[in-house]
Amino acid sequence: MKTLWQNCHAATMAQGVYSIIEDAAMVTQGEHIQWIGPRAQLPTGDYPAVHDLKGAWITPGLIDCHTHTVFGGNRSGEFEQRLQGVSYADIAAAGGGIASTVRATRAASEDELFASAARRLKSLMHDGVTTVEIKSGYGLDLVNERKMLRVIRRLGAELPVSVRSTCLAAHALPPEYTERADDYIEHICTEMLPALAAEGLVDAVDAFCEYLAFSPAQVERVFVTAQRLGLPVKLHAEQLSSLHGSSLAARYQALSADHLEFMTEDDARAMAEAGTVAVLLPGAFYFLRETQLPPMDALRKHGVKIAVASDLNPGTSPALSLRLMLNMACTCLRLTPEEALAGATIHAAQALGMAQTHGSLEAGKVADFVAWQIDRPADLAYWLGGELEKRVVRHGVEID
Ligand code: DI6
Ligand code: FE
Repeated sequence: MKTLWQNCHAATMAQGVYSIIEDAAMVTQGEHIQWIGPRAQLPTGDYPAVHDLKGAWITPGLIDCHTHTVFGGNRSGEFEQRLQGVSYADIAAAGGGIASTVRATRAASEDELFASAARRLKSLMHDGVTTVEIKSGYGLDLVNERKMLRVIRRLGAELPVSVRSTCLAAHALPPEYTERADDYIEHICTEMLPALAAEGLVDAVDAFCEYLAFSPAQVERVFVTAQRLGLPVKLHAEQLSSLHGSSLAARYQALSADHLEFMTEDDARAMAEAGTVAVLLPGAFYFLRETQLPPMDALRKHGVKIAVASDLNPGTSPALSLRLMLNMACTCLRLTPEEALAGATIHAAQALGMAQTHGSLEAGKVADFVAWQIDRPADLAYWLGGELEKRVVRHGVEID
């Protein structure tokens, strides 16, 4: 049905850039946006349904393009340890960290993982998120990675949110492969990825390129396999040290390279040329009390597209609000509120390979949007959490 949404202003992100229309109107037809523009230019016609948005600002539905929403247990005990001065790397070396979440995730049933992940995902959705990416990476063997990916698919099927699944089997070394990282990578490339891809469980492939995870050479083998399977790649890179994983990602036309605190200007140049999005994760920066800032000036100078995501995970970013991440992106990483909002809409869509259909308010795109009762778009990055009055529309249908 043709529906008119009026008495609103719009932050559209049209053509991939932050742009606004004051006193706007929008027409949706079924799942899509049919027309958007200044109300004075609204095409005359018959609108069977009309919604008065009461002066709200409409934005694209928020997109959280990097999360680890599915996991067993939680690590608040490690949080307490870190507050006593123990480092993330020390905890990992002592068998905690990712390994402890792997144990809890392997022990959990599919239903248990679904129930806890659904609670967290609903929290993101209450903040205006209509699309989310979720990674595996706490199973680290075929059976348990499959279990996570099936939960990710089920979340998308049962909740009113679009879910992209990313296989992060190369997240950490499972205990069965201690001291045999190359063998684990071989197992991922010859057994796990081909099987999981054939089952239709994988939309993209990610890896953790870090001195305490996998080397660039090991990551490259995973990328070659992903390409052979026709799957796009992403990479956790330059979070704790500079291994130039982001340049490697660019060489494989990665959708994104994520974290990036320790990246160099050469990395930024390579990413810009490849169209690889820089996904910044202020929650992890904050929670680890990182002090090294991602090189914003180099990213801007070379025109790298910048996204902002929650990195929702039990170890380094237990973040249940993407809007809070927008604030932290501005306060901690020095983005402008406009950059932050573009980072959670159009650039996040690009980081998921979805920019043709999502991430902006333009004719022809999917009608995923939020009508916020706020005074200015910058308010979205201004308030620290809490709940803002709003209406959320997905695929042209209002959800609560
Ligand atoms: N970087 C991160 O911040 C998360 N994974 C990664 O590769 C941390 C995951 C965890 O500590 O459980
Ligand atoms: Fe992550």
